[in-house]
Amino acid sequence: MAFFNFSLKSIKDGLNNIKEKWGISKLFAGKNKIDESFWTELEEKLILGDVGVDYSEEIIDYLRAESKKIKDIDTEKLREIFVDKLSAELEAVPGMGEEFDINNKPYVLLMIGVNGSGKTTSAGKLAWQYKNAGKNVILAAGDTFRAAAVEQIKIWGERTGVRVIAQEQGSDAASVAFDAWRAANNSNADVLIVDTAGRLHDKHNLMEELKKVYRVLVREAGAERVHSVLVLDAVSGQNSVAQALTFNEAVPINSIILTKYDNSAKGGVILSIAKKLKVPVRYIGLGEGENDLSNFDIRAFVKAIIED
Ligand SMILES: Nc1nc2c(ncn2[C@@H]2O[C@H](COP(=O)(O)OP(=O)(O)OP(=O)(O)O)[C@@H](O)[C@H]2O)c(=O)[nH]1
Ligand SMILES: [Mg+2]
Repeated sequence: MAFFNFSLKSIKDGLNNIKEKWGISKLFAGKNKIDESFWTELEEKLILGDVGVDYSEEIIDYLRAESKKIKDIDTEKLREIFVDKLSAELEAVPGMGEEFDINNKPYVLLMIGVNGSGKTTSAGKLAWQYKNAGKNVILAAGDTFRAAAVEQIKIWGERTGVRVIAQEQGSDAASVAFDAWRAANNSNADVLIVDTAGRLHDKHNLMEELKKVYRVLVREAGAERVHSVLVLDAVSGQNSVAQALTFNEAVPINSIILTKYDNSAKGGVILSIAKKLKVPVRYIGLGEGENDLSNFDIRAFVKAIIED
């Protein structure tokens, strides 16, 4: 079921920037012969674009082998093979590019991630999108740690016309989650989006707090309704894979939102995530406004970054 059709930023517009910065599509421009320097450049671009060294080699080996099978191979023909290969790699991850399945209501989206990755902004964008799709949405101000965090989510609440359940800074985040769940359940909400404090893996207390928030939500809502969404900053590249593994030790990571894709030159991070984590990327963030969230349509995405 597509909720987000009418207002989302088009993936094509949104990805123009990264296409320029990453520059993969330029390599394929024209109908050129493929020589050794082409392969070297392509591999370099993949590695610089954060596909990862091993995975980049694997892709190059595959493309080389395929190109030998084709008579008069040129960059145009190879581009199609490349698009198919990348699409297939992404499609191999269940749920990749699909929207959250929020049918079991109130469905709980628990936003987690390191400081500044874009949790609160993504929570606001999702709230706005669901609201516009006619859904009854509630936001929970689960970041009780950072000064001004409660205020920030309240501003998103005002901006989107979505109710925010909050307590004051310093209160127990699990208690906010509990209140918010009760409010969502009592008002027959469709979706409850729970913001949380940004944390680093070495912040033991915050990790413990996150586990508690998760436990309370699962106890109240049932595990089938609680979906943890890891919000990763595309600019942090390979490091995001390490972050994901650490978070996964605290709570199971069900999905990923990849933010700041508009600012990144590391377009390949999404491939690393697919390959190493096998966790589906559902949306990508393409700016700071409420519309700047895109469904991660696999083919449209691959084409947008590789085609002219
Ligand atoms: N360009 C761009 N900026 C983004 C995107 N998502 C978030 N931001 C910006 O990144 C900054 C941090 O975003 P927040 O949503 O506050 O991040 P957070 O994870 O909630 O941060 P903490 O609560 O401090 O852990 C803000 O300035 C956002 O406007 C995006 O997709 N693109
Ligand atoms: Mg925040």
